[in-house]
Amino acid sequence: MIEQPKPSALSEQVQHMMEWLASYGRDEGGGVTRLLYDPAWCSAQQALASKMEEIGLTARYDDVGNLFGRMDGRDPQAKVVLTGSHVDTVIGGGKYDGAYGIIAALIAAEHLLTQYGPPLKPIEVVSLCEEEGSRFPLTYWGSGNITGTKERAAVAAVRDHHGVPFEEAMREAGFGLGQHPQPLRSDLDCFIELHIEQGQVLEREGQSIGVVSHIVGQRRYEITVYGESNHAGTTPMRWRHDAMFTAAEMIAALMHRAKGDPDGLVATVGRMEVKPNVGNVIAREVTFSLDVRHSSDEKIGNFCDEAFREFEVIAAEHGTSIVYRKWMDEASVGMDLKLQQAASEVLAREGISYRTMTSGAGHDSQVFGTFCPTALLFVPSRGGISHSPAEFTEKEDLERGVKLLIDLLYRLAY
Ligand code: HGY
Ligand code: MN
Ligand code: MN
Repeated sequence: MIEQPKPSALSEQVQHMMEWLASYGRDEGGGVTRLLYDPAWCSAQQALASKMEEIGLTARYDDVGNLFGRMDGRDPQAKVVLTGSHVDTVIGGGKYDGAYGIIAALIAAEHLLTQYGPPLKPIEVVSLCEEEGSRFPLTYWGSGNITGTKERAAVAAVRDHHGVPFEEAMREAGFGLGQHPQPLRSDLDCFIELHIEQGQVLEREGQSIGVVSHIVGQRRYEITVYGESNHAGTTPMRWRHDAMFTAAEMIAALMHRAKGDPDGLVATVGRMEVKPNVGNVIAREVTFSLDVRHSSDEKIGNFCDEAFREFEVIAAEHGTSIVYRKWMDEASVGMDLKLQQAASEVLAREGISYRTMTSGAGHDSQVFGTFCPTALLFVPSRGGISHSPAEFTEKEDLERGVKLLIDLLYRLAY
C-alpha cells in the first residue's frame, strides 16, 4: 500500500489548481475558452511550464507547442511513462475537460517525487497543445505530432473561422520555427490519461471511476449547400432554389435516421453558416457541420453513405447542389488490456467502485492507443454535462482520480 497524500489536503489542492488553470481563458459566459496558439493558450502553457519547474520537473516544449514536464528515471535506458491531457478547450467550455488530466498528472508527479524520490523509469507530464478542433478544422494536433499521425503538410492550407492561417498562428506563438525539438517520439513506454467522463453513466450507476475499454470511432464533415439568393417577397415558393430549406430538410432527415438507429449511433449538427444571412433574402449558401460516432467504424460509414444518398435526392428536389468535406475520420480504438487490469486491481484493492466502459467522447488516448499501451480513466461528470460552463465534478471524485493515478504511476515507473 503506497503512501498517499492526506485526503483533505489533496482535494483542496486539486480544486485550487483547477481554478488556477481555468483562470487562463475564463470567458464572459463563465466558461473557459483556450484555443490553440491564442493568448489564453499561450499564457496557460507558460504558467504550466513554471508550475512544472516549481515542483521539480524539467519543462520543455516541442516544436508544435506540446509542453512536457520530465522527472528523470534512475534507469537511463528506460522508456517514458507519459501522463496528461489537452490544454485547449471548446469555445465556452468547462474547466475540467482536458485540464483535469494535466492538473492530476502534476499533483501525482509532485507527490511521487516528494514521497519516493526519482522513479526507475522517467515520468513525463504532458500538456497536449490541441485536441478539440475548436479553432482550426483539425483535431489531435498535439498527440498526432507526437505519434506521427499528423504532419506539417496537413495544415498548409488550414485557416480558422476568421481566416487566420494555421502556420501564421503557430509561428506567432513561437512554434513551427525549429526552435524546439521535433515532436515525434519513439521513447514512450505508455500513456495514461485521466479525464472527466462527459457523460452520465458513472453518476447514474453510482460508480466512482470508469476504466475505458475502447473509444468510439468518429467522423466530422463540413457540408455546403449551394442555392440561389433572391427576394423574399417577390419570389414564389415553386421558383426558389433555397439553400436554407434544403439544409433544414437534410438535417431533419439525418436526425430522424440517427434517432431511429437501434444501437446507439449519434449524429450532431453543431455549427451553421448562412450566406448572405439576411432576413429578407433567400439563402444562397448554407454550410453546416456533421459529427457522427459509433463503436463500429463500418456502421459510421454505412450511416454516412445512406444519409448522403438521401441528401442528393433532397438537393435535386430544390434544384440546389452539395459539396462535402470530410476533415476528420478517427477509427474506434481499444485501450491496453494490461493497463485496464492494473487500474482495476488498484481500485478493487482500495474498495473503490468502478466499471469498464466505452468512451463516446474522443480523446488523445484514441491517438496514443494505436502507438503505445494506453489507459483512459474517467471520473464522474455531474449530470453528464460537458463542453459547457456547467461542467462539474465533485472534489471527492477529483481526488479519487488523482489517487488512482498516483498508484498507477507508482506501479508503472518505480
Ligand atoms: O468532441 C469530443 O469528443 C472531444 O471532447 N474532443
Ligand atoms: Mn472536449
Ligand atoms: Mn477532452
